[in-house]
Amino acid sequence: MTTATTRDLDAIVVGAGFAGLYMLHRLRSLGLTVRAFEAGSGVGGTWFWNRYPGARCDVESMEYSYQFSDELQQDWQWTERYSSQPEILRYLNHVADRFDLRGDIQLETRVESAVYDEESARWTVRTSDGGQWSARYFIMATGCLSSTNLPKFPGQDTFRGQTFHTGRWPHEGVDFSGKRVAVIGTGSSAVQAIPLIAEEAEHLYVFQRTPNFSIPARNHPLDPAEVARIKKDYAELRSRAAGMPFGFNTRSEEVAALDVSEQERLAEYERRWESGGLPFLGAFSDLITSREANDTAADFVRAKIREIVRDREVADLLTPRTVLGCKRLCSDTHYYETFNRPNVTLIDVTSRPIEALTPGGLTAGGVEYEVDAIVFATGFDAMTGALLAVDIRGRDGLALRQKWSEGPRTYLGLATAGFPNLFFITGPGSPSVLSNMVPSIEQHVNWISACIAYLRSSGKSSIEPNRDAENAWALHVNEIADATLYPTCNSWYIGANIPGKPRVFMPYLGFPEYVEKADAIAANGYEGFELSAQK
Ligand code: NA7
Repeated sequence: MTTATTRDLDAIVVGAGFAGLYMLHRLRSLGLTVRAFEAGSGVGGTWFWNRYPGARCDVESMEYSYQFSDELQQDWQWTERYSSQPEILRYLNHVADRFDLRGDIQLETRVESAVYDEESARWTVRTSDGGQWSARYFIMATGCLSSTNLPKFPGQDTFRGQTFHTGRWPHEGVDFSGKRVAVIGTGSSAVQAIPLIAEEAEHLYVFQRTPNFSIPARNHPLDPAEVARIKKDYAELRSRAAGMPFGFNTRSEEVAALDVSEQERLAEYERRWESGGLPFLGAFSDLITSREANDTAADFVRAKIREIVRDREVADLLTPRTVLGCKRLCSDTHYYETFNRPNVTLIDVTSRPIEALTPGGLTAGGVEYEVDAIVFATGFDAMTGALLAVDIRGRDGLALRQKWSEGPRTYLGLATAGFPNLFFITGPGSPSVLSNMVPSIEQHVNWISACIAYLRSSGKSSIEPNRDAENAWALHVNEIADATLYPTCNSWYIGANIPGKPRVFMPYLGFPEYVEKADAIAANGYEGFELSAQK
């Protein structure tokens, strides 16, 4: 038996996407020895894996980018209102080079376990290449949507064609021309991929379980004059965005939908439908708190679907009956229009459940659909999946999987009691997926960096939340969510897409309020955390 040599570091970061890259940069600037482990063969995280046709961000490029370096944000040229996956991946590779990060990133390596040692107040981390590392700080920068959800159907292995998951798309791309293709799922990824696959494939079958609301993205090349105007005072755009509920410019109105006339409401919805994208949800202040108000927006979009989709029955199937925005609002380019194509068939999985995969395709509602390829656009084990994929053991050997068996518990979404010096970037209980991810990531990374700098300068060896603070935070997150319509549907925000996953509303609603609280907690000497003296 050989014993692996343990190599010492100050910090280990898991992941090299937006979060991991910036965390690595900041910790190195503090003078720490750091190594980032990344499962992919390149940097980029979500933008490395999600290469399906049409993959694109639905927060505007000028806001979905780092702001920590003004030189970077001045130099980088985004070309479109909403960046495509290849452009974002180029940007992240540029960041890795520009800040000389690659030397401290180990690619194609998974972190398998991390065990806290009480005595030394350090983490022992094991990696898939047989490596063993010891570090004081262990930081999960694993992303909220990285652990894929691949439902199991009977006969899965018998299918002779190709299968793909949108979140694990082949790097060389896929040519669907002349092929019969099935897409399972109609979430954001499918909504982006379906129009492009339909253009290429001989025939496309879309298997829909729940119809989704989607607003046209109205993507377009960026106007250089507009870019120059923003860059002249980029800080102004950033600070305006930081004051918005989701941390990006949703142009949120203070006016309630129910306080204006129907005519005014419809005019505002029409304006937002025409300008496109997720800011549709910011049309009125009560859209996510009042069902009656929400119905007015939902009915507007339902009418648009009926207007666009020519076949009554298909339009009806595509029309969501749910609260608009309760499941993540989608943003598209010609999604509903695609169902007017003669080579596209919509199959309602609720009335015709998928029974099995067969050698030649799949059967649903007793009908066999012969296809050459199946695309699983079935989403992710969101927010906790990637965290729990690593066997993390805190004080007294307690497994994180055990601690979170009834649902995740954190303080600020940044840390969890019993696991000292373990930090999550955009963890459950933080704004994360209900905010613009990049500023949220930067805020967390800045907070964690400042915390680590404080621990080092004040001679403390460890920090962890106390249980009271953690319990109070869970109540607080829920209280805010319960005042909205978010918990009223089966979304992945509450873990409803994964069979057996505990139902807990995970994101914190309200980016500005969150930042204020996180800052105040730090300013009050890390209120709610226990800090231990140097070992
Ligand atoms: P989503 O939004 O979770 O969508 C997954 C879709 O797959 C959704 O329509 C699901 O229906 C459907 N699904 C999942 N499992 C099944 C089974 N077993 N049978 C049929 N249909 C199924 O994932 P996306 O990748 O589209 O988007 C995730 C986020 O990534 C997105 O919001 C952006 O932030 C980026 P359901 O609605 O659960 O009935």
